[in-house]
Amino acid sequence: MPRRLLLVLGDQLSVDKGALAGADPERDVIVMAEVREEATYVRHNRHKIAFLFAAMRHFRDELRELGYEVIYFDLGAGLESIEEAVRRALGQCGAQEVRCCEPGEYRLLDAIRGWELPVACEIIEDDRFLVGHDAFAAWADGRKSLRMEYFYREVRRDYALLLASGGEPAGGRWNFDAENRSGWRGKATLPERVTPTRSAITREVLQLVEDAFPDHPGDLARFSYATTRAAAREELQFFLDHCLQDFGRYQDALAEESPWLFHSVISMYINVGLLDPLAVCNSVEERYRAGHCDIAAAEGFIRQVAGWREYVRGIYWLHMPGYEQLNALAAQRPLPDWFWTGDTDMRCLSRALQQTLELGYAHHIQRLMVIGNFCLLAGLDVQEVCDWYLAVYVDAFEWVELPNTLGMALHADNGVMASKPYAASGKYIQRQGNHCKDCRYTPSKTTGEKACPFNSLYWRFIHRHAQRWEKNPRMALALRNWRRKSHDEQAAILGWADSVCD
Ligand code: FAD
Ligand code: DLZ
Ligand code: SF4
Repeated sequence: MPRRLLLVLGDQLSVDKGALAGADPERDVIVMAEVREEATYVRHNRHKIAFLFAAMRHFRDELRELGYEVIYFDLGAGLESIEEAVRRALGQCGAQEVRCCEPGEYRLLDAIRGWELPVACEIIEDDRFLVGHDAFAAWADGRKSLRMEYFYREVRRDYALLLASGGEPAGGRWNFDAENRSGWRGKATLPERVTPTRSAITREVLQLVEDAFPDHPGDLARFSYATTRAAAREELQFFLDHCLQDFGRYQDALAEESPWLFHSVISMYINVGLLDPLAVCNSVEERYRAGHCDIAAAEGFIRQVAGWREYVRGIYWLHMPGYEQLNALAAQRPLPDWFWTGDTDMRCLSRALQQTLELGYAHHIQRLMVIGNFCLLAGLDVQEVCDWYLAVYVDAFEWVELPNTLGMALHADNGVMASKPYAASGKYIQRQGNHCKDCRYTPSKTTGEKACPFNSLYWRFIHRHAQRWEKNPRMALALRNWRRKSHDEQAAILGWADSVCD
């Protein structure tokens, strides 16, 4: 049998999937590499780079224990690109073919397709998802609109997730979203999160990243991510034991006191292969069946992983390349510099930005309804915003970041992802949490020094795209409310909105 070189990328750390499916330690050699190009194509948060390098090094050791020969280039080897690493490894091991699993970003897939290696290079489909490319394309085929809810029901059926007898949904409904919208009033006890122990490998990587990427964001003194499979499982266990029961209720909440609330903080582990998405869903369902959490919590969580996560991935590959260029609302205002410091008087925004930059994490409502909402209403440049999101979050890879940002948050894809924009005034943010009480602005005011900037920006957004909303019944109420205002009031709001942005 000819020797094969198996390429494993930093977000492909699954022992028996991807390029490693059916691998044989007798025959195959594995190559992994820390390279500058992947670390700098956007200004990645240092947490993201450190998490990936440390997890890669632990995975290398896991593979060696399984008997594999692993050629591992650390950053000190000075390699620029993945291609250079593959060429160097081929020179060392003399393999007669290369196999890799498709990357999660079109950018890199395109590059790999263009490699001119001395041996053949096979690219196989990523099998770490519940729904493959063909299955998603078949589901999407002929549908006028691709709504997540219908897709999600099929995934539930196909994987027998939360089903009662006869294939009906457990609890009698497919969706318990309506139960999952409580705001945060500081009433529930927040779980005390424990920082995973840092291994010698992780400590070494933290120092390396600190030294090698001085101008990237991220406060590594606060690094608290798991970097091994076992530690990632412990993080999941923590969520099941201490957060799941309250997850649904506070899923959409915003809190001054905590960056995490009752969220699982496991997206990074699922995305790089340290946790398996189906196993995660099954463990949540087990908790529900054992009576440890209610249906709204279990369904709310499984909808995110088996529904949204698979759905956005399907949308990405269905529409790439080309999706990344969309800018349906012609948003072109440059990203403000303070997106890299969090220095703004808008309390909700500064809290979300600061924790994002310092920790590489913000939960969904901060990403969508605080930061994303601001970008949408202010008309910030779509590509700049997407690059920012790709850089700052530990869990960000383009297959998941782009549809969520460009499609869901910025409504730049002509409504492929969402039938109406996720646009909201300060009242929504006030309802969902307790940031407003510590803010210099007031959510009940729309113009004047104390006015919450989200309010005038919201109305300007409705006004600017009024023609578009006329064709969208879901925006009819907002449009009617805007048109009910007097000419003078409209002019004052629009004038104030312009001053807010300048
Ligand atoms: P929880 O709230 O505990 O949710 C559980 C799990 O569900 C997550 O771990 C994740 O695997 C999955 N999930 C939930 N919502 C989504 C979603 N909309 N899309 C995909 N998976 C989802 N998620 C990423 O993994 N990477 C990104 O780069 C990313 N960028 C985003 C950008 C924007 C503008 C928005 C609105 C959302 C983005 N998300 C992204 C989705 C979501 O915000 C994160 O998955 C979630 O905040 C991760 O935190 P958690 O693990 O505590 O999630
Ligand atoms: C994000 C990232 C970073 C920062 N560094 C590396 C690296 O040095 N080596 C590597 O194999 N992968 C890295 N990654 C992850 C890749 O960027 C990722 O595989 C692609 O973006 C596709 O999802
Ligand atoms: Fe955010 Fe406006 Fe509330 Fe301030 S008043 S925290 S800017 S919503």
